[in-house]
Parts: sequence; C-alpha cells; structure tokens
Amino acid sequence: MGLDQVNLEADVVVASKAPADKVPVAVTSASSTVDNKQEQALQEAPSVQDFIQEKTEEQQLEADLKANVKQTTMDFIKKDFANKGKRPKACFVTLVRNSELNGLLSSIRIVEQRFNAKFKYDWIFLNDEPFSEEFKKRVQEEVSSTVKFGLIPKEHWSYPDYIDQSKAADTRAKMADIIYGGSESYRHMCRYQSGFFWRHPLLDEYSWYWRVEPDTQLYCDINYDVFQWMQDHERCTVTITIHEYEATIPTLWKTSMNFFKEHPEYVSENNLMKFLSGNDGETYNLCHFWSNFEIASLDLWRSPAYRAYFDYLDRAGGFFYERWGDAPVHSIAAALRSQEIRSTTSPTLVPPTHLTTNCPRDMDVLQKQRTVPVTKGTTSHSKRMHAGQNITTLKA
Ligand SMILES: Nc1nc2c(ncn2[C@@H]2O[C@H](COP(=O)(O)OP(=O)(O)O)[C@@H](O)[C@H]2O)c(=O)[nH]1
Ligand SMILES: [Mg+2]
Repeated sequence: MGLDQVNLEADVVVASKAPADKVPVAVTSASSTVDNKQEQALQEAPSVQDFIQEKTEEQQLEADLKANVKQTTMDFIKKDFANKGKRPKACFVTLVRNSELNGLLSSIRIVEQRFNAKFKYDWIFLNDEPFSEEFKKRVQEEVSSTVKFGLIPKEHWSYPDYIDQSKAADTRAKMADIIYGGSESYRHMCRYQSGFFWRHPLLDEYSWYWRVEPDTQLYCDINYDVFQWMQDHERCTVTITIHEYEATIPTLWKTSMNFFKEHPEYVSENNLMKFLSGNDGETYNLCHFWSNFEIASLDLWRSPAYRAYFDYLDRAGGFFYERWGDAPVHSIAAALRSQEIRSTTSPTLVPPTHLTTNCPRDMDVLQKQRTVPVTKGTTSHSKRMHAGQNITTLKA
C-alpha cells in the first residue's frame, strides 16, 4: 500500500470551545451531533480515492517542478505567504500517549496561559492508540480553543514490507546502551514525526503548526502572534538548535547526500550547508533544529521535494536499522532548501527537556566555529534560560 493511502477509518473526535460564550461540544464519532461546520469538516475528510487522486496531482506537480529547476526551491511554501495580513491557518499539534496525560496538561496550561488564551489556535492531538474518555475530557477542560483528537492510521505506524524486522530487532539489542536505542516505539515515533504527522487528515486544513510535547515550559508571556509573524515575514520554521547524538545516525548524512546528489534540483542555491557541515558536506557536524520545539510550515513537509527525501530515507531503512530522529531529518531537508538563516537569542521560547548544548547562532560564528557549541547547557532550567537559547528562523 502506498504511503499516502491511509486507513481513513481514523477515530476523529472534535470538540469546539470558546471563543465566545458557546458551550463546548464533545463529539465521539461522526454520527454524534456536531455543529454544522464541524460536521461538514468531518464529512469532507478525504476518501481513499482522494488520496490516490492527490498522489497523481503530486506526481504532476513534481514533474512540473523538475521541469523548471529554478522554481523548486521553497516554491511550494510560498503560497502560505500569500495569506499575508490575514489570520494564519495554524494549529498546535501534539503526539501523545494516554499515559502522558499529567505532563501534557502541564504543557497545555502553560501554552494557554502564556499564548493561546489570547490567540485561540486549534489544538490537534494524535495517538497510535485511541484516546481514553478521561484523556479527552481533561484535555478539553484545559484548551481554550477547538480541540481535535485523531487516531493514527496503522499504515503510518508500522513496518513497511521492505523492512527486515529481525534485523531491526538485532539493531535494538545492539543499541540498548544508546538513548532510546533499545526502543521499538520510539523508532515508530521518529518515523511518524518525520514522514507522516503532516499527512493526517486532521491537519489538511492548516498551513502552520506548533509542536507541543508533554512536560514543556514557556518562561515568558508571548504577547504577539508567532504564526502571524512567521507568515507575514516569510519564515518557514522557528526552532531551537542543538547537537544530535552521533551514534543514532551513523549513515543518515551519507544517505541524505546520496539523495541530494541524485536530486540537485531540490537543493537551494544559497543553502545552509555551512550550518550542517564544516567541510562542505563531507561530514555532518550534528547541528540540527530541535523538533521537540518546532513551529513550521506544514507545506515544507508536504512539498514534493521533502516527500521524495523522506521516501528515500525510509527505503534505506535507517529509522529501524539505526535510530534516525525526526529532528536531523527535518533539519537536513530544511537547511538545504532554505536561503537564509536568521536567529535571535531569546529566553522567551524555551522548552526544558534534555537540552545540553547550543549550536552557533549566526553565520559569522558558524563559519569560524562551525562545530563548537557556543553555550553549554546545564540541567537547571533557570541556568539554561539565563545562558540564552538559540531561537532560529529559516527564511524561504
Ligand atoms: N502516541 C504516542 N506518542 C508517543 C510515543 N512515543 C513518544 N510519543 C510522543 O512523541 C513525542 C516525543 O517523545 P519523547 O518520549 O518526549 O521523546 P524525546 O523528546 O526525544 O525524549 C512526545 O510528544 C511523546 O508524547 C508512542 O509510542 N505513542
Ligand atoms: Mg520529549
């Protein structure tokens, strides 16, 4: 089965809340009573036929893009910028397990308190298992805007038929000492975040997303609309930069370079190879945009170039035979297709988990000290915050 042909019997649950004094409505199946707009949205969910059709259109688009190399770079995203001045089609997206409810509620509260109570963007929750009623109820109580719950289609969270599962199991045994190296579910998660979350039908209506995980923090109020800023300033992603664990991606760089050599039309003229490599692409310096905190254009991943890149990586098998993370995968694709890097040091948008190093923050430093971390983090949130974090934005 093709990657785009998903099982559309996904459990889609929608709950509407505020902005006015409307009582929230929780919907547990498409047959329940919903307001007209939601019902229409559910009924308009694409059919398998639509996906087949979409694939054909994609192939056409890809052929068109290839025919005009100059237009490949970020052209797919530029349609999002055409919405300038108008409210962005944006949402929060959270992949989460039922067991992570408490950590999730803590993240929701802080995001609501510091940002979303004011801006009211929809919030989408995705899971490879059905969300429990308790989970849905508690989440709906905390989110001030429209909430949608989606079940991940099996096709997006399982082994492709070309993967040798016993080889994958051997890898997990060999990598047991590496962070998440022994975990099977973590690998499905990384593959999902790399190649599938943006294909979930619940995300179809949006152009932008902000990824939120359980147990994250925002240390200051965010008084401006980050999505609006990105859209109006033509930024395709805002993220934090750190280093990847080398042992999780032994062949990711080589595989990626092979892909981009085969497809030079997918590399921007003024790309950010200098961010990724200190020796013109020969080796990877492990710098990446940290996807635990990621605000980005969905069309960056929906683009034919990214799909082709993901498919190539997926075929190579490294999500299972190594432990490729979605962050370096997103980063390599985004950096090689972006024209310009801009960054600011800000304590405003700082998630608290696992942060140990920062990558250099501007091109000048990058060129002089490519692989040397500028700031050493600590386990203390406040120290990390005072050290200053790299918030990086990529411009199309
Ligand atoms: N539904 C589901 N979500 C998962 C699973 N594994 C991880 N996640 C989610 O994926 C995100 C990243 O996982 P996490 O364990 O935080 O990995 P880390 O950030 O790399 O340490 C979080 O939002 C998790 O809640 C899983 O097996 N099922
Ligand atoms: Mg996490």
